[in-house]
Amino acid sequence: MKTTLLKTFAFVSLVSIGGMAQAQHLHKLLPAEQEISLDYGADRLGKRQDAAMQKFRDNRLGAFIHWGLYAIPGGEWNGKVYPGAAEWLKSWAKVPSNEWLELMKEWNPTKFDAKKWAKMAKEMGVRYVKITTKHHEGFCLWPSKYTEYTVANTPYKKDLLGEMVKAYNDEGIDVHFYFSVMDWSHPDYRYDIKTEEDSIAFNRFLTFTDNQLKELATKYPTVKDFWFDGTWDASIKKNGWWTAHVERMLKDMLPGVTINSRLRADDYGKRHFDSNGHLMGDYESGYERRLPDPVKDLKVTRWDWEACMTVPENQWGYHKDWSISYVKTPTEVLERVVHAVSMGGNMVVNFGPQADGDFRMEEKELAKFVGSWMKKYGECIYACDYAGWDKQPWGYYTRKGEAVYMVVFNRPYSEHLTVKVPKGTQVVKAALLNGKEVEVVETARNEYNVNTPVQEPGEPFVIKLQIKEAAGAADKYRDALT
Ligand code: JFZ
Repeated sequence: MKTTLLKTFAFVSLVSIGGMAQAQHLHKLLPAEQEISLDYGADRLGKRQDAAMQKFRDNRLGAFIHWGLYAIPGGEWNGKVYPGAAEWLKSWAKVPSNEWLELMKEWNPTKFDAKKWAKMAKEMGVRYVKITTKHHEGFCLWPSKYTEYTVANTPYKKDLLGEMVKAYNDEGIDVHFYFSVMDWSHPDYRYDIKTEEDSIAFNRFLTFTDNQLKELATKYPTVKDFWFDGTWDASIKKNGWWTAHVERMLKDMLPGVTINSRLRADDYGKRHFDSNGHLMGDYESGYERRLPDPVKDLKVTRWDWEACMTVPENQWGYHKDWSISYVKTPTEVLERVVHAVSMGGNMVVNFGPQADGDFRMEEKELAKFVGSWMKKYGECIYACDYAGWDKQPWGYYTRKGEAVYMVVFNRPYSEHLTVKVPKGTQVVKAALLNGKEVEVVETARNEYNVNTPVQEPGEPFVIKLQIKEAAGAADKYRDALT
């Protein structure tokens, strides 16, 4: 589909938070007349504005579940503990696929209770859960009829994914599917296409993948999102048509479904952003280590994005030894959630359940901590967006209409929180979320001191500002959101 571009946006360069294993890189938008014609480029310019996308955005806080055979060895193979990501152990320890898949004989999560999992998510305050239906290893949490490597052929037998979808949905939590295209268990997978034989095999693989995706969409029609991964290989970059086809196929089957940008490659193998600089898919799917810089990278508010994060440095699946890397404190996790929302994005916090179906103590405590904070302060997270105000050292702003939330992580000794407002904006009132007012003093033009509450809350806290804007300022804010 040929994409066109408003001339006013020409020559603007954007900074993305995405791209595999790269630091932030530039996405130059070409002037409209210099755009090249693409068959498999962006389907749309700007954010999706329909109700399903709005719901995706308003959810803001999600949980990731990485669960597969890798939870059994938990990072250890033949007596050696590998410090790399546990879900990549097969690769670190160079275990052949047939040997790795033997782990299926041990897959029997006797402590698994979908209702308990859903309750834990509900109590944490997450509005959606992203579940690994199939990770790189190829083992499926649902009884796929297109491969023998599924939960149906383990001692557990039952449809784990089905149980989870039902339990989360019963708690009012949206379910998103993580799906790795790269599949180490499949003989037809190719990293690159070099020969006619490769091409034939890989086409068979793409048909197999289509079948699995259609199966997921048909069996679990309440799924709200597909989050693709394992799409970085040359074989997929050379088949950009297929990535566009998959997005269309799922959207035809499941009206409103959202798809991450990591699926897509264009006619020239350009990923995430097409050769004209336009985002493909519905939202950019990045990584917490590349959260946008709150001061410099405000351009990210021009598209939807979602970041995900691990609690240790880089462990998604269950790893038995969390002492080998730094583990973020619950407050640090919370700060990243707030940071993401303050920049107009979503944040997904990862969990790597044990092979027995229970969660490690640290994850249970984290979920509780986040949940009790969200219960008190969630108003500054759900359905909130980038506020468009200059970042201050005490923390982050989020915004919902005429309410601007100050989320205070660094309480200053002066007890004064500086607030600098855009021209034409006035702070009318400041109050805690329990309604108790706090003092605001105008200290200069477009500048205020907001007093911190007398009572020490002993945790990051929120002050809600009621504001009044001149027409021009309000328009500028709305422009930033489209
Ligand atoms: C991928 C997987 O390889 C990993 O096991 C995990 O499932 C994670 C959520 O996704 O790893 C990535 C993919 C992309 C980036 C980082 C890790 N990235 O864009 O920086």
